[in-house]
Amino acid sequence: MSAQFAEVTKHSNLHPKPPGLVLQYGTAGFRTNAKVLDHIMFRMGLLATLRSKKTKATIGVMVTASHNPEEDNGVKLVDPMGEMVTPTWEGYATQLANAEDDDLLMALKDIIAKEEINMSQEAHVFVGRDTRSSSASLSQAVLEGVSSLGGLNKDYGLVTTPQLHYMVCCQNTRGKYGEATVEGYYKKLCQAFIKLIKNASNCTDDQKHLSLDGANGIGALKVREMESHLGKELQISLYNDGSNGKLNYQCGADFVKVQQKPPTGLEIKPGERCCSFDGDADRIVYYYSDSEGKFHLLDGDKIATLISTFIKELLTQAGLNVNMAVVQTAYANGSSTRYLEETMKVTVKCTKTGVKHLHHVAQEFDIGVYFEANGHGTVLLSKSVEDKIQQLIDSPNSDDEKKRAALLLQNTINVVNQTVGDAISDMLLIEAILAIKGMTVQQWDAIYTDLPNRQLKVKVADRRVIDTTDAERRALSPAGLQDAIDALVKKYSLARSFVRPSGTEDVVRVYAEADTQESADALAHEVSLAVYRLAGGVGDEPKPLH
Ligand code: 16G
Ligand code: MG
Repeated sequence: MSAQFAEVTKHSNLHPKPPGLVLQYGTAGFRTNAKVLDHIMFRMGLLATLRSKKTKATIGVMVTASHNPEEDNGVKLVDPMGEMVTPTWEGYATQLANAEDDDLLMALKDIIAKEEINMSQEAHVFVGRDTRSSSASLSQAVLEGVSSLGGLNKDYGLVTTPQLHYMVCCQNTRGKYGEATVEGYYKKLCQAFIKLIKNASNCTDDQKHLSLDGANGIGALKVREMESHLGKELQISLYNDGSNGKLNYQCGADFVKVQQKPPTGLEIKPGERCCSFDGDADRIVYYYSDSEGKFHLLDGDKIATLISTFIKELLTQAGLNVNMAVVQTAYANGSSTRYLEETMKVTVKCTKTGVKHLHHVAQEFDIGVYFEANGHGTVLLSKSVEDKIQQLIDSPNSDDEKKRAALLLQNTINVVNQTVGDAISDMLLIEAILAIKGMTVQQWDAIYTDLPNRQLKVKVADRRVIDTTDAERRALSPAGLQDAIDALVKKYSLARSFVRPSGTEDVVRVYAEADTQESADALAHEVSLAVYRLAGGVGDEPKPLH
């Protein structure tokens, strides 16, 4: 044991912590400028090794900063079933990250004692990284952390975040979920996609065409790798493939969603279906421009609606009565919630922002479709639903319609990456649904009309002064802020607004929606002013948008 710790100290000296630097394991792990992350990476290698010993399973470590600018980086841990690491261990991550060099061993031993970790247990860690220039050396630091504690590594190199989650789940289910290789991932998803698409009659080449903005990131590389598995069933024109543009710069899912405009670098032809991935390919949004050149965005809410409608119809056809819900956050457009509840009659749940919260709630249902408006989401299906579907397929008593629906459901399950939201998997599912339903992007968009909305951010001295409740839809503090928001919302029709401290950036986020864009913009601005005045705004006062 002491020999092991001697190794840790020796290697830790090569990854010194800048004294005094304090970082938090946030909504999606550590994320900041890549220059100050080397020690964090080494230490997350140590922590993943401990987590692996504790769970007696393979743990994942992904080096990425998703949609952040190229100069940032980040890291997050993946638990055995491919889910986000459990909250207690997020706390350990923060402790370990912030221990000064001389206190590192103590912090490590503290976790070992608290969790009663058997240090002679084997450890296995899967490591992946995105295409950032800093990712190669930072992932080396993770690998060093793992091996200095005697853990065994598998370095997957360049993979999307959801691919790494998938590998971890495959490994720990001993192949039941699939083969733990990138090739195995393409095969499973593409075979299911091709089976689904066979149910689309008369699909023209035009309908098979999709323009994709790869955000100049890992998603673009991986789509290129996958293309040969798709045959001619999906024809992708890939833009922002990383060959010359800058990662996430004026492109990618986050840019398109927040700016509500097309990415640069993608040629958008009227009526044509387009989509954008984010920098680590765990988000996707769709869009098109109409004949008048007006831009239309189909975000996570539209995607959740399309997918849940499709699944609900199949369940009805298959005669399966299961408990299904759509899980959203406060950012879900009010029109989508209303449509899902009132027209589709499905249960809608609202959770705090952040994938782990949605994932957790979705798991409580037989089928949980979860999506953040920003385009991160997936479908979770319980084992019992999978079994019922298999029984229908196997039963000699099922009629043709039931069998067809059951087969479609089964292939839907196989195209989905249930471990986490996955832009590649979501894209394949959406493309299959549109083809099967013979639906154009315009028809999909017309299912309901989004309420105009606006997101803004406000700089404050300390964003922790804002405390929220009711899935972040109401502010408990500072005093008077919620009353001010309530009074402002009353001035507009169909209006809603909320504020929350960001979990990834040092700002307060403001969301507003209303019947017109002018009203949504005005409301967002007025609420920003209230935040600035009541929550300790810094810098210039927020200015009106118009
Ligand atoms: C992270 C979250 C995402 C969330 C976003 C909110 C994961 C994997 N990602 O990107 O789900 O929507 O943070 O950011 O959990 P914010 O707190 O800065 O608004
Ligand atoms: Mg991402």
